[in-house]
Amino acid sequence: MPEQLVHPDAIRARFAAAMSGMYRAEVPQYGALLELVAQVNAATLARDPMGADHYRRTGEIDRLASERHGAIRLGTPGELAVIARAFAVMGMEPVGYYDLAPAGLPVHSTAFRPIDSGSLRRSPFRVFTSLLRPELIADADLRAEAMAILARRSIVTPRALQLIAKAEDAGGLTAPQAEHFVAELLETFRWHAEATVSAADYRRLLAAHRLVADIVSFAGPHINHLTPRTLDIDAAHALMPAHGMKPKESIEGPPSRRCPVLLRQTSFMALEEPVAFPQDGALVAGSHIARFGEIEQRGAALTPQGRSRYDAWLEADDGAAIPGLPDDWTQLRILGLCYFRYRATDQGKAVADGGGRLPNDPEALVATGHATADPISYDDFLPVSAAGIFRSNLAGETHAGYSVTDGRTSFAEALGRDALDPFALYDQAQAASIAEMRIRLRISAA
Ligand code: OOG
Ligand code: NI
Repeated sequence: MPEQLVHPDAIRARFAAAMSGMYRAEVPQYGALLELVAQVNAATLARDPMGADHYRRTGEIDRLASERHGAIRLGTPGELAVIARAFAVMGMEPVGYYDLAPAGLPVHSTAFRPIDSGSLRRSPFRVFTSLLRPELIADADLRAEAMAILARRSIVTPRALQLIAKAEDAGGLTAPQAEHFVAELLETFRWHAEATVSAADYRRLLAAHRLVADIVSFAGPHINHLTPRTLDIDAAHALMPAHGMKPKESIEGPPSRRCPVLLRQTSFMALEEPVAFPQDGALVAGSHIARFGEIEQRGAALTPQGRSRYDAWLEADDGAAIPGLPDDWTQLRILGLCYFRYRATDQGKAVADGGGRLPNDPEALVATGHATADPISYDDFLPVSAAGIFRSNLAGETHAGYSVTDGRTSFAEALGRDALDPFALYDQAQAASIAEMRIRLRISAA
């Protein structure tokens, strides 16, 4: 990369900080949430020095303070395409496909995020991005109107579009361009206190689905939450009321474990905020419920075998423990249920540098202290949990599941590519760490 261009990781870090600042200014409760999480994290690290050691060794302690994900909801395939280009400037790629229709939500989603471990460490910012499925608006007239309204808006500023094109041509942005880009792209995700539809149309859209109203009634896809990462979600959830937040009923995801896996999430309920609706050249006061705050605790990424045990537990929905998923890192590793990052230890390096021969098998190297293995953090989302987070923030509205055909193909068409497979990314990260460890230990691959 030519020297004058800024690394995408640096642009993403700046953008994440700018988004956090904007959301904090717009939603003061989000600031309170950040303070709560910072307190809980400090207390957890002080109480559990082993845990602190783990986060230090994996480098995750560096990303903790900046750890955020956010979420947006888009209206059209064209909007998804332009957002994908904007996120690509910041090194974020679409990972995973989440179909939320079976849970009664008229959207499907992906997560834009950095994919290599160095980039994740420098700035783990990700955006859960949903796209409206208009075919799920039952009323054909309303559906046509909604699509016409969406067709008229353009969610990225002309200047941001120019800078995206520039980045694509030149392979990146210079520092002043990057600064400009961050400021311009921020506009896309800002809250609009004025709707673009009349109060009557808003009510019709609301009747179709609260998400439809949220997506269609405004000039752009306001960020609807940002999520800091906590090290103890049970403590943070319990402390929410004392910090002035009304938590959702329960924590989504796997149970609390000594060896945390996947992702546990909770949120405070969405706020009712004043919104003005245009009416005969004037404005009519009203309100809209969309924005909330979420916290997450991330654990280890599961392999497909591990994940199927979690999914079976979810399905059965009984019992505190997940059958077949031992609460022990060594067992999880030996059984191939979690992904791990391997590293040569000083002991291993000394043997290798002294001309000693070491076994090829990673497990044998760990057992003899020549290598360590740390679980790889799960950086993606969970469809059932995501549906729970959505639902808790729809002002109590519930819908039966939509029965529709798989939207994966139409989603990929809008994106212009397939979303990446999360399992493949974790598998590559594990394999790369093993290869690097073998080189360091002078083991020629068998
Ligand atoms: C997205 C809800 C899902 C998560 O963390 O699983 C989500 C939304 O409300 O737009 O953010
Ligand atoms: Ni979220």
